[in-house]
Amino acid sequence: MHKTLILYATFNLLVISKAFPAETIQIDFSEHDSYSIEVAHINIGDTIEWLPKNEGHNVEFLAGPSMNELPAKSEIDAILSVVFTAPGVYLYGCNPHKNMGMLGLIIVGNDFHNLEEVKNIQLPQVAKSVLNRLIKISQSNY
Ligand SMILES: [Cu+2]
Repeated sequence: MHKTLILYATFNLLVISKAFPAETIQIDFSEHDSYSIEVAHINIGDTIEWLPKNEGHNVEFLAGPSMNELPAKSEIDAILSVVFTAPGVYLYGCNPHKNMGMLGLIIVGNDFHNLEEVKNIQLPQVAKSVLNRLIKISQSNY
């Protein structure tokens, strides 16, 4: 939760200084089958790097504005690095644990144009309630 708040603070700074260089944001696979940052607001051109700090997880994109440009699901316990060039909402999850709610959202360029598509992703009820919580967080003031 602390990391999320720090990221939000960083984002506000980015909005203020327009010529800020592209950033790399690191998200860990963490204990209790979760990602260390569940909702990440980033700028176009920023990189997200997922780090296998806890074993048995990966990243698979479930929805996004440019699905054909996104990598296939990553190997379990592998590092994944993705540069986000298309604005919009991205939903990803961990293969073994996504149905239990190991999900993450990335909002690129504060753009929610494809939010309905993300909301309509088929998921079991537990995961759906996690997704709804993440969407609420993504839309709250930061
Ligand atoms: Cu997992």
